[in-house]
Amino acid sequence: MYSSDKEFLIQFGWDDFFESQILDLLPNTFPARVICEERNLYRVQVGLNQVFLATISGKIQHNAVTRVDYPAVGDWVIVEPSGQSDRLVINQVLPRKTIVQRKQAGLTSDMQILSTNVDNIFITSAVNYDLNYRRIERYLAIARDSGSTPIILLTKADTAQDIDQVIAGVQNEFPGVSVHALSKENFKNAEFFKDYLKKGSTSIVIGSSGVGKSTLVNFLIDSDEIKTQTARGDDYKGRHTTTSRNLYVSRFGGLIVDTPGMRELQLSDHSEGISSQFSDVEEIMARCRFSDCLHATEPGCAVIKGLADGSLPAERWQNYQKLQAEVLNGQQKKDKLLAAEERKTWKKKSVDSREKDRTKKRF
Ligand SMILES: Nc1nc2c(ncn2[C@@H]2O[C@H](COP(=O)(O)OP(=O)(O)OP(=O)(O)O)[C@@H](O)[C@H]2O)c(=O)[nH]1
Ligand SMILES: [Mg+2]
Ligand SMILES: [Zn+2]
Repeated sequence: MYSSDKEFLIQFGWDDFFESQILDLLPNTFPARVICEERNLYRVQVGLNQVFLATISGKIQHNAVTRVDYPAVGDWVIVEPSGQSDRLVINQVLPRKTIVQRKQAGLTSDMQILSTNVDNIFITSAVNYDLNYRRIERYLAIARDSGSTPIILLTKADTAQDIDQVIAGVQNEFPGVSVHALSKENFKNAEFFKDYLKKGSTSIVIGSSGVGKSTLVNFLIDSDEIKTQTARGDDYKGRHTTTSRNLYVSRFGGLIVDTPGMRELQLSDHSEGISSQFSDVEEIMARCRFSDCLHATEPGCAVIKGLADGSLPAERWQNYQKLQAEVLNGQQKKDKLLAAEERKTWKKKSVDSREKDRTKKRF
């Protein structure tokens, strides 16, 4: 019934590495590749045009200790029909060739898997305000840890005054890493993709929200099925446009994973602060007439003026606010945790001192 047809296996990157893991494949079980992951529910591809929803077996659930033990997008898994519904059950996650992962947001030290069995990582950065060498460095660290090849993609090349100069600057900063620039009007000219997106290979696109990852992936899969941000970004409500990781077949044959934009704080440690990255915005804010200006309706507000005359681009201001909100949010979480810790410590201390009092009295 379910085909594990050769064509599918080749297209989706099945090879000797995985083949050698399944010498004892039970009847009625077959390999599948995880193409999307939503809370405990997976979408798995089992044939060229066969996609099923799948849940994990009780055994995986039971044995899982950390996030890494659960299936992730890019994984090859062994599935079987569940009997009750048309959902499949994932019995086993095959060993991974590579794992692209990063620290979770917040205080947990658990790692979040972005994708597995990935050959190439496209680190995307728009050439406008998003361009930040230190952030690219952090993405490169993720790539280095994963064992996949990083490629720097400079998006929105049309917004740069002198794109060649931008490329040269990035190339100079990161020698040894391939750097390419592109813009959505000229995606067709970006011939280098065919060298990376070879049949049977898997690539992932990572980067901040709004740099044009999904716009690019839509081109790469010759479709417009992925929702992208509206031009003015005015539907921004603290949410990123792409919210889940998805694996697609590209027009060049290779597979490509689109991801939600990464939040700054998931990349950097919190102490770093945002001032260093937004000194221009903070300089403008410093010129507001009132020091407690909310930059809403206040007279003499330099932000409102800057937004009106374009000296403060709206996108830049939005990014600043986004990050500010994240920092606040992170800080509040941290404070709560610290307060809880503190209560525990005090409880313990008071128990200890009562204990001491008792001991004292005894002597
Ligand atoms: N000027 C210009 N705008 C672009 C280019 N590529 C994408 N955009 C625009 O940038 C905006 C964001 O694009 P998306 O593709 O949704 O960005 P994303 O990186 O997928 O964002 P998230 O899903 O939130 O992570 C959209 O309005 C695109 O039209 C480009 O080459 N030049
Ligand atoms: Mg997107
Ligand atoms: Zn103001």
